[in-house]
Amino acid sequence: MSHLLLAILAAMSALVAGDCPLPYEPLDDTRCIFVDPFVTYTWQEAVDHCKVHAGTLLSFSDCETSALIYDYLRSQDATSNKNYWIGATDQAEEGVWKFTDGSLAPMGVPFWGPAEPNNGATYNCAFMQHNNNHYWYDFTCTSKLYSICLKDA
Ligand SMILES: [Ca+2]
Repeated sequence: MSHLLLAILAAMSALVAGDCPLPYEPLDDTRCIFVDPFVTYTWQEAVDHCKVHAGTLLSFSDCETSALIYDYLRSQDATSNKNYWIGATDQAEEGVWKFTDGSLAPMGVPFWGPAEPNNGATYNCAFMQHNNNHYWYDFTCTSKLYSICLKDA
């Protein structure tokens, strides 16, 4: 094979690996991320907003994704100083935090802030608090915060 053909194939595979439709950008090889630091939503509005964009309100249970999200948010001033909803809620059963797909959300460190969640039956939705290393805190679901959507690449 010619060097030119190899170069074209390499470029094509790079395009496929980073195949995230706007407004998404690549988060890693398999996932796309859409951070909107300009418009705020209630928790349910954020869930719906991500669905409209063929994605899911940010949900994760592993430290690798946590670090990727942290680095992504901290890479730009516009995104680093905002509070974003997490797709976790205990609206259905107080104290049982589930993601929008029905799976159980992780509890404790390194996801939640110290002693979080701790505000009982009036605080039923989770967000990442920017001035506390983006750790998760419970909050009133009708508050208006920013959104992060994920979708498969
Ligand atoms: Ca609660």
